[in-house]
Amino acid sequence: MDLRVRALETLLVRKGYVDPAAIDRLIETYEVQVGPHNGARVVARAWADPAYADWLARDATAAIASLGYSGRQGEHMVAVFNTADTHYMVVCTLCSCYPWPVLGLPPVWYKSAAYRSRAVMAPRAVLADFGVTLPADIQVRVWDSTAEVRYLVIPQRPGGTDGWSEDRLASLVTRDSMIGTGLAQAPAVAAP
Ligand SMILES: [Co+2]
Repeated sequence: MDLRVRALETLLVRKGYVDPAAIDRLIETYEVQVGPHNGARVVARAWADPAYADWLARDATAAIASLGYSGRQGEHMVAVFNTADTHYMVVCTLCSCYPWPVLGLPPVWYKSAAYRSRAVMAPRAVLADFGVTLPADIQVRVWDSTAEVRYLVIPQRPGGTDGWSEDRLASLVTRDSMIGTGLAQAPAVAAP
């Protein structure tokens, strides 16, 4: 695979179809600037500010853009809020659609055929693979990304975090908890 990618890159560069500096900038953008830390800020704000959570529920695209996160693969955002009764999971059964501005690029498993099919057929088994066991009375609902809509799961706020700053709250928000294959970390786990 490595050789094939390098051969392809050499050809594209030689023919002048791509600019290596532009590619480097793209990669750096998604390695450094854009990533799950953005989504974590959105979740932390929603936990800390009920008015923001309300806005996020009504118009996630605008509420997320207000924090500076917008652009490709984030043009039509929908936030789904986990509750005591319902746990949400996100998948793209067709390919790998993913909310880049808030989560960065998708992990390899998100794009795998196994996740894409099993998330729909056996979501609880998938959750178990991720080490998440939910009580039987919690409903698991799976959202399938469309050509346009990108979902962000807002995990439940862990207990024992009353009065925490948004920075501290954000440290509890994992990437997987915003896909729905994980939960937000408990304070004790996140403590140094
Ligand atoms: Co897709």
